[in-house]
Amino acid sequence: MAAVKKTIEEKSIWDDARQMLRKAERDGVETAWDRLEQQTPHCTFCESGLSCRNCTMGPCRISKKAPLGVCGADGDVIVARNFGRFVAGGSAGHSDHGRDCIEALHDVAHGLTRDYTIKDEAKLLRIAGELGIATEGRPLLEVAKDLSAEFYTNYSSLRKELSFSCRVPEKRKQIWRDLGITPRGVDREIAEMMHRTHMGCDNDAANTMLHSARTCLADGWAGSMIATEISDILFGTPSPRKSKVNLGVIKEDQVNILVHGHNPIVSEKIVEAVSDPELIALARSKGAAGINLAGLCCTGNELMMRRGIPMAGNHLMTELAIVTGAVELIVVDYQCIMPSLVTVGNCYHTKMVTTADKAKFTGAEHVKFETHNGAAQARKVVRMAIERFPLRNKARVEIPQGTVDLITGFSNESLLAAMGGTLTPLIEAIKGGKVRGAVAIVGCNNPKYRQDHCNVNLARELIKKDILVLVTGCVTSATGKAGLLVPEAIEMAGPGLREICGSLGIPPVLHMGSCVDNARILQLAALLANELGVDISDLPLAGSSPEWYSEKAAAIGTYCVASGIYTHLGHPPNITGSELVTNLALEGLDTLLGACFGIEPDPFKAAELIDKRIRQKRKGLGLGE
Ligand code: XCC
Ligand code: SF4
Repeated sequence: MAAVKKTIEEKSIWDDARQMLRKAERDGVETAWDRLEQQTPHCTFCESGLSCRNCTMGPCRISKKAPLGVCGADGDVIVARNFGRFVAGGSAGHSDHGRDCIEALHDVAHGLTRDYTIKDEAKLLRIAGELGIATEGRPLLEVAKDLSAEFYTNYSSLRKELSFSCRVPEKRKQIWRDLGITPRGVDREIAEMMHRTHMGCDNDAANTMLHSARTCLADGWAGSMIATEISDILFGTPSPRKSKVNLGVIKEDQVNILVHGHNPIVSEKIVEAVSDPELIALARSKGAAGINLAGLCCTGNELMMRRGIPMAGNHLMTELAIVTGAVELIVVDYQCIMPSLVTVGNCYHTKMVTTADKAKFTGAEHVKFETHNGAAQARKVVRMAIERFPLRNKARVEIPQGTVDLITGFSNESLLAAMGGTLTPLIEAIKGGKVRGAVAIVGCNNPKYRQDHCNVNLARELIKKDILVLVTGCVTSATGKAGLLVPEAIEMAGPGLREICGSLGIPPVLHMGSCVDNARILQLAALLANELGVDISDLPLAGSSPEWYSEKAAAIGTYCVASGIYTHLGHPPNITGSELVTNLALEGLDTLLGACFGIEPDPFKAAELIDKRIRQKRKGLGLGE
């Protein structure tokens, strides 16, 4: 995938992206694609995982000529250590987001904030009950206190297993026990990974890889799962609703605010502030017709799932959204926010506002959000956006026209409701072969690919094969723009899937949320396995991240595999320098965990690869084609 100079058509499959890439060229704005060109060719040592900077006897680079680092570490050890730290970074990202959610729940429970409340009381009680917290006759906030305390212990060293291990099928837990990878506490596994990869600790590549699995399991079954469940409790459990996607959601005559990042704790308050009549009046007094809010990346997913707020686009659309020249302000929390957004914003009148002390950007204005001041800070940010409106240079505004409709909001709760409260219709459809299996397509954009080519084509190919597709993260915008997230998309599906989705009135590609919401998919897989009395690895399921880029995506892939779900990636992580580690990822883990990774950049071939796996799994369950 060495990047040579690409044409605009080769950079993205989308008209809105291409139009803005042309405008960026005219406006002299540099984008990720330009910087990729400058960075290419990449360092082959780093690309294959064979460089180590873990101490100052080095840095060391492993080659035929110099096969050992100064300390004596070989290529296998170095690759495994680098991968371990890579996924520890991703797990830390999701899990620290989860921790911020616990803090919000804790503050609500203890009366420390009036800006946040419990929106889904039934879910609070249900989750508390699931975790063995007494609910009968107790005040709601007392239950919330206990639940937040319980969740906090998942980050500590006090536990032998995580709270939500109660959801994991017994067979899976036994596999974890046998391998010694039962996840304990989020912080513990991440810290232990940092410890193990210090010079002179874990010098057995396979052993380090197993701890990578354990670390990521703590992310999936605690950090991410806690983030999702608390977000539902505080902001409501998503249910199906309509929304729209692409840059056409930005409105020429309004104050445009974009929210970007991951945690709904900031963006939910912005949603409230933009409908404040006083602020709308202020916007009108500045000559705007109103205040328009649109989402980017995962915070966009969170708002779309719960409020139907339109989505401007995914990862590679974030710079291009600003290139419209019509964005007054972009407010961010953390993760996946390109630092270049400040620079792009400076080419127009776009102000960037940061909200988290752990994610400041030089050149952006910092408005610190805390649970006790979220509402006031949100109003402040919206007011700042309104003040920018008169500064907009109308001559430089160009917004790609047209939006695409989609349906969002498929939480497990709403999916179950659509099936009349039980999984039976789905299980029967799987048994009968009308739905041959399900695949979660998740993750990112990466400028090394033609944007969304793989994301979209893989989804298209799978539904043709009667495989239900679940999407989260940045694949949402991709499949949404391709018209796959509406019930009418069943026309593109195979006959079985068309029949089942048609009768349920759901699209063949279901939007299940943000990246932490992959925990919903884990839970669904566990529910199916428990219902059938099998392990997750026995099910005709797969995961895929065709255009992934981030440490978080690698962590997701790893916890999927460690949970028993075969996972396709468009390109490998930086592990190819070690045959041992690569073989483990592509084959060895299959023996150990009942699942492994598959690598295939071509979406059509990837669909075949996944299809083959699903066929095997169906056969294993004694199901016909
Ligand atoms: Fe980030 Fe979550 Fe990837 Fe999108 S999909 S680029 S990680 S925003 Ni998670
Ligand atoms: Fe080199 Fe070993 Fe130090 Fe890594 S830990 S930089 S391989 S001496």
